[in-house]
Amino acid sequence: QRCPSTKVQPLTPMIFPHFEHSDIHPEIAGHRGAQAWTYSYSTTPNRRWHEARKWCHQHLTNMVTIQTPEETDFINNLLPFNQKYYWIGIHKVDGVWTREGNNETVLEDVQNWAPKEPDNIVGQDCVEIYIKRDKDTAKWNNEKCQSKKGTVCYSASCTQDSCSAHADCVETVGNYTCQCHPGFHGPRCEEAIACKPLLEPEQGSHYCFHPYGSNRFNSSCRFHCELGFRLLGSPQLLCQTSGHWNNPVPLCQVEQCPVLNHTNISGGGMNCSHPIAPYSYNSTCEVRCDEGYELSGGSQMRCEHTGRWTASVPACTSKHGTYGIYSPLLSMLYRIIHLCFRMWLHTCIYRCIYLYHKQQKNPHH
Ligand SMILES: [Ca+2]
Repeated sequence: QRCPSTKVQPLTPMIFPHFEHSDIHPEIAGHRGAQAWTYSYSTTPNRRWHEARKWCHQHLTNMVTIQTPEETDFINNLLPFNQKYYWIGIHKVDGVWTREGNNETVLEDVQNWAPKEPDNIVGQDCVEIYIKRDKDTAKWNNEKCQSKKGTVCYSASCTQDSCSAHADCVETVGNYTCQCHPGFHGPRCEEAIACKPLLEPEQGSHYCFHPYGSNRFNSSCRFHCELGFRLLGSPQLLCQTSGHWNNPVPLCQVEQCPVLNHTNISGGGMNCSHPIAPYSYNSTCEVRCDEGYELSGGSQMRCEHTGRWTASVPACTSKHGTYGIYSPLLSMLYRIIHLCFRMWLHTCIYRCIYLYHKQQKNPHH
C-alpha cells in the first residue's frame, strides 16, 4: 500500500532582524549561523489540526507556536499563500490557549488575534494564522480543529555541537544563540575571558594554574618572595569573570632590622655597609674600639632574613679598669712622692752620720 506523496519543503535560511537579548554578549548577538534551523511546511494535502501535529512529529519537528513578533514576521515572509491558511501549534486546553509541546499558557500580551477573534463558537479550539492574507495578515483566528489547513513545522536550532560546554544554547527565531556562562566569550563561548599577564615582582616570583588557558578566567597565581623579603599584599591572585585580577600584584619588601645608633658607643665607633637598604637584610656593621679600649664581644653584626641582628652591639671597655684614665697622673705623683721620700731619707741618714761624727770629736757636748 502506497501512501499519498507529500511535499516537504525545507526552507532556506534568510536574513531577518535579530532581536536583542540583554544577557547576550554583543559579539554573539551579531552572529548568525546557518546551522540546523529549518521551517518546513506542507499544503498538499491540507490537514486537520491533530493530523498536522502528527505530521510535524513524524518529521521530528514541532508545530510553530509563535514565540515572538519576530517569528510572526519571519514565517509570514517565508510561507507561500495558501487559500486555507496554516495551523499553528496553539489550541484550547481546559478553556486556556496553550502551546502544543510544552503546554505553556499563551500569555495575553503575545496573543495576536485578528479583530473580533477569538470568537466563542463551540468547537473552535484550534488556531490558524492568516499567512499573506490581504486583510489582517499574520493575525490569528480560532477555528474548528476538524478544518483542513496547511501544516508548518519548526525544528529546534540548537544541537549538541551548537555551543561549547561553557554556554547554554538558546533558541531564537530561525536560529539560536550561545548564552555564555560567566567568564567565557566567543561565538560558541569557547574562549575564556583573558586577564592581563602578570609581571614578576622584584625579588619575587609567581606560579600559576591555568585551567582555561594562560592568564584567563579562573587562572590563579601564587606569589613568593626571595629570602630576606617580606610579601606585601595578597599572595594569591585570581582572574575574574570581568577580565581583571581580584587583587593587585603584591610587592616584595626587604626585611628591616632595628636601626643601630652610632653615637651610642663610648671609646669606639661603628661602620656599616648596606647592600640593599639601610639597616635591612644583609646589612653589616662593625665596631672598632679606640686605643686603650677593647671589645666585649664580637665586632661584627649582620641583619638576618628574620629581621634580627646576629649579635647585639658590643661595648668598648678600658684595658685599665674604670679609673684607668687617671693612671698616668697617679703614677707621676707616686714617682714624685717616692723621689721626695728618698731625698728626705738620704738627708736624714747624712744628718745622722754627721751628728755622730761630731759627737765623737767633742765628747763634752
Ligand atoms: Ca474564529
